[in-house]
Amino acid sequence: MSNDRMSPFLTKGRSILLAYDQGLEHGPSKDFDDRNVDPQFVMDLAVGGHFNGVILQKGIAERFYNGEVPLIVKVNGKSSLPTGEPISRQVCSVEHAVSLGARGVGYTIYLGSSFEHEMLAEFGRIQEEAHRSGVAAIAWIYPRGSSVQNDTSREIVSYAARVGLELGADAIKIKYTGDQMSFSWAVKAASGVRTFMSGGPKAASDEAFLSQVEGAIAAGATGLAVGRNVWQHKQPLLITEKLREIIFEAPKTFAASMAAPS
Ligand code: FBP
Repeated sequence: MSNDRMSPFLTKGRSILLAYDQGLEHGPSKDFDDRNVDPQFVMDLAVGGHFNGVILQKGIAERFYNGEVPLIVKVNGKSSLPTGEPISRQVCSVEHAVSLGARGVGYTIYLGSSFEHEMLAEFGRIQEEAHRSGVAAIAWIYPRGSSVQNDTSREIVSYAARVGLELGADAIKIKYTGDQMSFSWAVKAASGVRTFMSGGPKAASDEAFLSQVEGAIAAGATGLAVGRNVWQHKQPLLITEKLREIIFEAPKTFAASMAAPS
């Protein structure tokens, strides 16, 4: 694809991104230990693990980003403290993200929240600003709120993927549905929008996590945007190497084209 705004984040059409915005999203005590609470530790992992990109909130980017790995700045965010329907509002302008060196901006939409209209409208403006600045607009699309019963069902994840396409995202980050065939329907619903599997909480075993990533890649995903399953791992570079093998060495698949609705 020519003029692909995601090209800074791709190796032969595939990608592994390192996410480190959980300090805002979850608070330090939930996810961090003495080692990974230090942003420098994660920046070193991004470089040492040859990640295609690192995802940061602006405050961490301002203090720690050194230009060695392509940058995605999350331009909205929320803490885990409020109860009720989720809403995440813009906290960084596209202009500022670009001034920090970002080649992409990230924005979370809680699809199904009673505040979804605010996030849809805000992402709509941000996508246009990002494209005017020549950077990618990447949508985290997480169905969430009292109207969402099961946030990883085939129907809801493919709906999230389709929303990304219709809003003009250059890439989407969605949750894994649990199996290759159902995820391939989400990839197909995205119709060419680069689709990233979201890592999620640290899996019970390496095997469990690796098999999810295998399923997503076999389903036609571009790659993985992962945080906790790497920087909470005892040997983060070892698990990264295993992830890289799956993402970059798996053959191209046509599974997505086979996944018609049942
Ligand atoms: P993980 O791989 O750690 O799940 O990171 C992916 C991510 O989307 C982060 O960018 C974000 O901080 C976090 O998950 C949000 O998690 P939650 O599902 O709790 O909203």
